[in-house]
Amino acid sequence: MQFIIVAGFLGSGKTSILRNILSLMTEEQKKDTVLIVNDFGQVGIDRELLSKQGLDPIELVSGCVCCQLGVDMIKTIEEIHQRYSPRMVFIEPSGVANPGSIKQIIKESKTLPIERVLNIVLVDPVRWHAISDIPVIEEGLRNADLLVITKRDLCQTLAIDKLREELHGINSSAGILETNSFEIETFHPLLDEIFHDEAHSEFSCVSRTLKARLLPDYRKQVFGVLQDMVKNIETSGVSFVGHIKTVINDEAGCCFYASITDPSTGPGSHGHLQELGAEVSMKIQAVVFRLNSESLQTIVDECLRGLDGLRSI
Ligand SMILES: Nc1nc2c(ncn2[C@@H]2O[C@H](COP(=O)(O)OP(=O)(O)O)[C@@H](O)[C@H]2O)c(=O)[nH]1
Ligand SMILES: [Mg+2]
Repeated sequence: MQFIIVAGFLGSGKTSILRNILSLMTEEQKKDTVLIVNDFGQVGIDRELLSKQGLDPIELVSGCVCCQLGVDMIKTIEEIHQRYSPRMVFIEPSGVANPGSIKQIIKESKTLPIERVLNIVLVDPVRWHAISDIPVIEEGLRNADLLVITKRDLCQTLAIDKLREELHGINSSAGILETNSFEIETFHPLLDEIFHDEAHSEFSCVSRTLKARLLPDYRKQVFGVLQDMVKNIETSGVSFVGHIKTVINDEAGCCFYASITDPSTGPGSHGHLQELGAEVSMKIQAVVFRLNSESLQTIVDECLRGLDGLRSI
């Protein structure tokens, strides 16, 4: 059995993350998964949200799983094991629980066949400075196996980089990921961590950041690259279902965004660049259904080679 604890302060985005993870899991995976929710006092709210993703969570109410509910939690998990023997158990502890203690309680069980306990702790960047000195928060961060900065859409890159540094100072061994509930692709790295070597959702995701020198007809150039990617995906025998998008920023602060979801309608774009012919920074991300990651990487890199003066950074 694998245990994935999704912890974090009240309102840090635990239920949102679980909903997104569930939405990316296959039906087969969901059949082998149990979800335990322990939300202090909020009877039924998270449960209702999560059950919309096709998995009815088991609720532990009135208390905190790492304190008075510890025994109940283990009893519940042991019962779950006997009845369903699931491969995965996701746990959303109350936002005041210490995830380190939960991991400890599970590991101490003599009867559960434990393969792994992954302790994921979420960090809400918006409220970081208001809560960072609460002792239980710091302890939770120190005990985490993986840290996830949530609500990425609400913060500037500079603030996130600073937060990453602070988090690294508190726990240098945990990896740090970023998610934004409104962009499902941001959950792929997290899914990779959770399911690592297993075949997980059938999506592959490739991201690249590059410097490129774009010609004045950059729009045509970028559209060409996006169309080539789709063409190559389809010639590899997979019909293109997914989203390839790119954003290009020039030194003048202008931004050009282009993306393709449907080969028959072709790419779309908005914005424009001012410094024609100058070096620009370009991010590209391709998320494709039913194409393995290696093939997608090869296709993305080959097509990007067609851009003038391109180099990776
Ligand atoms: N802007 C933004 N809001 C988010 C994001 N993730 C969660 N939220 C909001 O944050 C609030 C708390 O989220 P929830 O998942 O219930 O947190 P929990 O208490 O840790 O389970 C809700 O209003 C969510 O809609 C995100 O990526 N971006
Ligand atoms: Mg919740």
